[in-house]
Amino acid sequence: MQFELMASMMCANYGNLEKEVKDLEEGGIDSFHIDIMDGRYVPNFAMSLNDMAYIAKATSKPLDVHLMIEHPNNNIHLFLNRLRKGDTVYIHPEAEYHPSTTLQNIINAELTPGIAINPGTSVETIMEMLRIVKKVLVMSVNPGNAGQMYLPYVGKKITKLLAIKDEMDFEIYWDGACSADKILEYGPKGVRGFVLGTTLLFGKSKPYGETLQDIRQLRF
Ligand code: S6P
Ligand code: MG
Repeated sequence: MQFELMASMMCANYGNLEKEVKDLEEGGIDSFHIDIMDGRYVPNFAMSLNDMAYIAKATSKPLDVHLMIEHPNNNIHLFLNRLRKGDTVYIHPEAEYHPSTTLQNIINAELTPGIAINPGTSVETIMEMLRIVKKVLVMSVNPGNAGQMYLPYVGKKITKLLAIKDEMDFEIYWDGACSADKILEYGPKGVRGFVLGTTLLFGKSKPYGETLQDIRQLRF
Protein backbone atom coordinates (compact mmCIF):
# COMPACT_ATOMS: atom_id res chain seq x y z
CA MET A 1 0.00 0.00 0.00
CA GLN A 2 1.32 3.44 -0.95
CA PHE A 3 0.98 6.15 1.67
CA GLU A 4 3.11 8.89 3.18
CA LEU A 5 3.99 9.12 6.87
CA MET A 6 4.61 12.51 8.49
CA ALA A 7 6.01 13.13 11.97
CA SER A 8 4.13 15.68 14.09
CA MET A 9 7.12 17.56 15.44
CA MET A 10 5.21 19.31 18.24
CA CYS A 11 5.27 15.85 19.88
CA ALA A 12 9.06 15.47 19.60
CA ASN A 13 11.59 15.68 22.43
CA TYR A 14 12.91 19.24 22.36
CA GLY A 15 15.70 18.23 24.74
CA ASN A 16 17.47 16.89 21.66
CA LEU A 17 15.68 18.04 18.55
CA GLU A 18 18.59 17.35 16.24
CA LYS A 19 18.67 13.67 17.30
CA GLU A 20 14.90 13.43 16.90
CA VAL A 21 15.15 14.71 13.33
CA LYS A 22 18.01 12.32 12.50
CA ASP A 23 16.30 9.30 14.11
CA LEU A 24 13.08 9.98 12.23
CA GLU A 25 14.93 10.53 8.99
CA GLU A 26 16.96 7.34 9.36
CA GLY A 27 13.79 5.53 10.44
CA GLY A 28 12.20 6.38 7.09
CA ILE A 29 9.82 9.26 7.77
CA ASP A 30 8.58 10.92 4.57
CA SER A 31 8.21 14.47 5.86
CA PHE A 32 8.16 16.63 8.97
CA HIS A 33 4.81 18.09 10.05
CA ILE A 34 5.24 21.50 11.67
CA ASP A 35 2.31 22.79 13.76
CA ILE A 36 2.54 26.58 13.91
CA MET A 37 0.15 28.21 16.42
CA ASP A 38 -0.51 31.80 17.47
CA GLY A 39 -2.57 31.40 20.65
CA ARG A 40 -5.50 33.13 18.91
CA TYR A 41 -6.76 30.92 16.11
CA VAL A 42 -6.15 27.99 18.48
CA PRO A 43 -5.82 28.18 22.26
CA ASN A 44 -2.21 27.02 22.31
CA PHE A 45 1.32 27.88 21.25
CA ALA A 46 3.13 24.90 19.82
CA MET A 47 5.87 25.57 17.29
CA SER A 48 6.97 28.82 15.74
CA LEU A 49 9.10 30.24 12.97
CA ASN A 50 12.48 29.40 14.52
CA ASP A 51 11.52 25.77 15.19
CA MET A 52 10.45 25.42 11.57
CA ALA A 53 13.63 27.05 10.25
CA TYR A 54 15.79 24.84 12.50
CA ILE A 55 14.15 21.63 11.26
CA ALA A 56 14.37 22.84 7.66
CA LYS A 57 18.15 23.15 8.10
CA ALA A 58 18.49 19.84 9.94
CA THR A 59 16.89 17.72 7.19
CA SER A 60 16.67 17.46 3.45
CA LYS A 61 13.21 15.84 3.71
CA PRO A 62 10.16 17.95 2.86
CA LEU A 63 8.37 20.05 5.45
CA ASP A 64 4.63 20.02 5.89
CA VAL A 65 3.75 23.33 7.53
CA HIS A 66 0.33 23.55 9.19
CA LEU A 67 -0.47 27.20 9.95
CA MET A 68 -2.99 27.49 12.78
CA ILE A 69 -2.82 31.28 12.84
CA GLU A 70 -5.25 34.12 12.24
CA HIS A 71 -4.88 36.00 8.96
CA PRO A 72 -1.86 34.04 7.76
CA ASN A 73 -1.49 36.33 4.75
CA ASN A 74 -0.31 39.17 7.01
CA ASN A 75 3.04 37.46 7.56
CA ILE A 76 3.07 34.46 5.24
CA HIS A 77 6.31 35.69 3.60
CA LEU A 78 8.20 34.90 6.84
CA PHE A 79 7.31 31.25 6.33
CA LEU A 80 7.55 31.11 2.55
CA ASN A 81 11.03 32.63 2.55
CA ARG A 82 12.37 29.88 4.76
CA LEU A 83 10.93 26.92 2.87
CA ARG A 84 12.06 24.97 -0.19
CA LYS A 85 10.42 23.76 -3.36
CA GLY A 86 8.55 20.55 -2.49
CA ASP A 87 7.43 21.83 0.93
CA THR A 88 3.73 22.21 1.67
CA VAL A 89 1.91 25.03 3.45
CA TYR A 90 -1.60 24.46 4.81
CA ILE A 91 -3.84 27.33 5.90
CA HIS A 92 -7.19 27.13 7.65
CA PRO A 93 -9.57 28.87 5.22
CA GLU A 94 -11.77 30.32 7.99
CA ALA A 95 -8.74 32.10 9.49
CA GLU A 96 -8.51 34.40 6.45
CA TYR A 97 -10.94 36.84 4.78
CA HIS A 98 -9.58 35.95 1.33
CA PRO A 99 -8.05 32.49 1.60
CA SER A 100 -7.59 32.16 -2.16
CA THR A 101 -5.22 35.18 -2.12
CA THR A 102 -3.11 33.46 0.53
CA LEU A 103 -3.13 30.21 -1.44
CA GLN A 104 -2.03 32.11 -4.54
CA ASN A 105 0.93 33.53 -2.58
CA ILE A 106 1.92 29.98 -1.61
CA ILE A 107 1.70 28.92 -5.27
CA ASN A 108 3.73 31.97 -6.39
CA ALA A 109 6.48 30.93 -3.95
CA GLU A 110 6.56 27.56 -5.78
CA LEU A 111 5.38 25.67 -2.71
CA THR A 112 2.50 23.22 -2.53
CA PRO A 113 -0.78 24.86 -1.41
CA GLY A 114 -3.06 23.08 1.02
CA ILE A 115 -6.04 23.71 3.25
CA ALA A 116 -6.62 22.20 6.66
CA ILE A 117 -10.25 21.59 7.47
CA ASN A 118 -11.63 21.40 10.98
CA PRO A 119 -14.04 18.70 12.15
CA GLY A 120 -16.88 21.25 11.98
CA THR A 121 -16.08 22.47 8.44
CA SER A 122 -18.10 20.89 5.65
CA VAL A 123 -16.89 19.93 2.18
CA GLU A 124 -19.50 22.24 0.62
CA THR A 125 -17.94 25.38 2.14
CA ILE A 126 -14.47 24.63 0.76
CA MET A 127 -15.54 23.39 -2.69
CA GLU A 128 -14.09 26.33 -4.68
CA MET A 129 -10.75 26.09 -2.87
CA LEU A 130 -10.52 22.42 -3.83
CA ARG A 131 -9.95 23.70 -7.38
CA ILE A 132 -6.82 25.56 -6.26
CA VAL A 133 -5.14 23.33 -3.67
CA LYS A 134 -3.14 20.17 -4.17
CA LYS A 135 -3.62 18.84 -0.64
CA VAL A 136 -6.43 18.73 1.92
CA LEU A 137 -5.47 18.05 5.53
CA VAL A 138 -8.51 16.63 7.25
CA MET A 139 -8.47 17.31 10.98
CA SER A 140 -9.97 14.42 12.88
CA VAL A 141 -9.56 16.33 16.17
CA ASN A 142 -10.07 20.04 16.84
CA PRO A 143 -6.85 21.91 16.12
CA GLY A 144 -4.65 23.06 18.99
CA ASN A 145 -3.40 20.01 20.85
CA ALA A 146 -1.84 16.60 20.43
CA GLY A 147 -3.18 13.57 22.30
CA GLN A 148 -6.90 14.16 21.71
CA MET A 149 -9.70 11.69 20.98
CA TYR A 150 -10.68 10.88 17.37
CA LEU A 151 -14.01 12.47 16.36
CA PRO A 152 -15.83 9.71 14.48
CA TYR A 153 -18.18 11.96 12.45
CA VAL A 154 -15.16 13.09 10.39
CA GLY A 155 -15.24 9.70 8.60
CA LYS A 156 -18.27 10.75 6.49
CA LYS A 157 -16.41 13.85 5.26
CA ILE A 158 -13.41 11.77 4.24
CA THR A 159 -15.70 9.52 2.21
CA LYS A 160 -17.12 12.61 0.41
CA LEU A 161 -13.63 13.93 -0.33
CA LEU A 162 -12.43 10.53 -1.58
CA ALA A 163 -15.25 10.52 -4.12
CA ILE A 164 -14.15 13.84 -5.72
CA LYS A 165 -10.37 13.93 -5.22
CA ASP A 166 -9.37 12.50 -8.61
CA GLU A 167 -11.73 14.66 -10.63
CA MET A 168 -10.69 17.80 -8.71
CA ASP A 169 -7.04 16.81 -8.54
CA PHE A 170 -6.08 16.95 -4.86
CA GLU A 171 -4.78 14.46 -2.29
CA ILE A 172 -6.18 13.82 1.19
CA TYR A 173 -4.06 13.75 4.35
CA TRP A 174 -5.09 12.77 7.87
CA ASP A 175 -4.21 14.84 10.95
CA GLY A 176 -5.18 13.96 14.53
CA ALA A 177 -5.27 10.85 16.71
CA CYS A 178 -3.97 8.69 13.88
CA SER A 179 -4.01 5.06 14.97
CA ALA A 180 -3.17 1.81 13.21
CA ASP A 181 -6.81 0.96 12.52
CA LYS A 182 -7.32 4.31 10.76
CA ILE A 183 -4.36 3.67 8.44
CA LEU A 184 -5.62 0.15 7.78
CA GLU A 185 -9.08 1.43 6.94
CA TYR A 186 -8.35 4.67 5.07
CA GLY A 187 -4.99 3.91 3.40
CA PRO A 188 -6.50 1.39 0.97
CA LYS A 189 -9.45 3.75 0.32
CA GLY A 190 -7.06 6.42 -0.98
CA VAL A 191 -6.01 8.70 1.88
CA ARG A 192 -2.50 9.65 0.72
CA GLY A 193 -0.78 10.33 4.03
CA PHE A 194 -1.04 10.31 7.80
CA VAL A 195 0.37 12.66 10.46
CA LEU A 196 1.77 10.57 13.31
CA GLY A 197 1.81 12.00 16.84
CA THR A 198 1.46 10.62 20.34
CA THR A 199 -1.09 7.99 19.32
CA LEU A 200 1.30 5.92 17.23
CA LEU A 201 4.83 7.30 17.08
CA PHE A 202 6.06 9.53 19.93
CA GLY A 203 6.58 8.66 23.60
CA LYS A 204 6.75 4.91 22.96
CA SER A 205 9.50 2.51 23.95
CA LYS A 206 9.92 1.39 20.31
CA PRO A 207 12.54 3.14 18.15
CA TYR A 208 10.97 5.30 15.43
CA GLY A 209 12.43 3.14 12.65
CA GLU A 210 10.70 0.03 13.98
CA THR A 211 7.34 1.75 14.35
CA LEU A 212 7.56 3.18 10.84
CA GLN A 213 8.53 -0.18 9.38
CA ASP A 214 5.66 -1.89 11.22
CA ILE A 215 3.21 0.67 9.85
CA ARG A 216 4.48 0.29 6.29
CA GLN A 217 4.18 -3.48 6.53
CA LEU A 218 0.84 -3.05 8.29
CA ARG A 219 2.17 -5.06 11.17
CA PHE A 220 0.72 -3.65 14.36
C1 S6P B 1 -3.24 19.46 16.30
C2 S6P B 1 -2.12 19.32 15.32
C3 S6P B 1 -1.76 17.91 15.01
C4 S6P B 1 -1.22 17.13 16.21
C5 S6P B 1 -1.25 15.64 15.95
C6 S6P B 1 -0.75 14.87 17.11
O1 S6P B 1 -3.55 20.78 16.45
O2 S6P B 1 -2.45 19.93 14.12
O3 S6P B 1 -0.84 17.84 13.95
O4 S6P B 1 0.06 17.52 16.49
O5 S6P B 1 -2.55 15.30 15.71
O6 S6P B 1 -1.05 13.54 16.97
P1 S6P B 1 -1.81 12.74 18.11
O7 S6P B 1 -1.66 11.31 17.73
O8 S6P B 1 -1.13 13.10 19.40
O9 S6P B 1 -3.23 13.26 18.05
MG1 MG C 1 -1.17 19.48 12.42
